[in-house]
Amino acid sequence: MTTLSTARFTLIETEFQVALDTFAHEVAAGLCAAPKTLPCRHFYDRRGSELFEAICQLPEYYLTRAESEILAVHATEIAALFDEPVALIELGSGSAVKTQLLIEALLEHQRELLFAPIDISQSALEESARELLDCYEELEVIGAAAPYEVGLAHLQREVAGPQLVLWLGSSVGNFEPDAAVSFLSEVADALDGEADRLLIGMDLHKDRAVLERAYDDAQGITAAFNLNLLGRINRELGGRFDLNRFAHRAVYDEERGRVEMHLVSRAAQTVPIDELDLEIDFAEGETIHSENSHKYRLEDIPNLLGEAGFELERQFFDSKRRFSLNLARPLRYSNPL
Ligand code: AVJ
Repeated sequence: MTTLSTARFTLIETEFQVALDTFAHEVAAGLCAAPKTLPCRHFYDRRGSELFEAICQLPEYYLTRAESEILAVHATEIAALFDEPVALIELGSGSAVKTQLLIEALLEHQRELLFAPIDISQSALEESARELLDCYEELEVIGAAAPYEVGLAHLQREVAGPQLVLWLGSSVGNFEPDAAVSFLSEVADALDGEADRLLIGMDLHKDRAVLERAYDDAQGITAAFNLNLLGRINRELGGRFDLNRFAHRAVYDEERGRVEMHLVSRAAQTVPIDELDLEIDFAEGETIHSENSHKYRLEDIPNLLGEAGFELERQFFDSKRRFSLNLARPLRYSNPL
């Protein structure tokens, strides 16, 4: 582990390095599987991250606006729930605008703040840290460029005292329910103080048309975001995907409570991926499943958190009740009998 440090910024580089061939391995495995899949975390190369920022501004993509509204209205109230100063640990970077609302409220309440973001992208971490440090003199940043689990373990050693773990954007929705429970259980295990809390954004089940439009916008930005996965394979792995021969599809599976995104082959075709030494056959209409975004019913939320070892303590909604922000405490000391 190395640390790069300037006055108020420390970057923890963990032993974790995105193995150069992780992407290659996962692409090969996913495209050789039946049905074909690609893991959604590979959306976020430079181009994909830009497209995601654009998605957050779309009129159809209500999630970001709803969550920002909740924080704008309730951040002060949330900060005031803590009697002692807390350190703010953030999973994934989300839009800095949303985090900033909470950072400001905490600084107001406790004067100083340690902000500890965990993000897989070192450049994203450094950029947002620099901007925040320019804005707030009483802020200290310790960042970890790592996957969530690895970063949490490292930060645990750096952060003393009460912690607030922030996981915005309904990113938990990318996990299958079982995987969400097991990851959140790890978070619960990492939170061992009485005052420690989790603040997690979770998108709510709603009308199919609203959900499907949020993931298939009129300007085609989400389509470009989805198709960029194939573009990335072309750029990084010598793929020969013709992006015009694939279509974007977003469907709400009501039973499973999730929006699925797929890339649909418009024709029967064979696509070489030179650096993987592979040729992938597609039937007309065959799809690559590229993302799940789970939507939660109100009663699901305490259940899911409960299975992970958390008790739902407070819930905040936007004015149209499209999105929820949930404050939960680890149930460490629950006493059977
Ligand atoms: C960043 C995972 C929360 O699932 O809504 C946006 C990603 N995909 N449009 C989501 C996404 C298509 C987003 N998350």
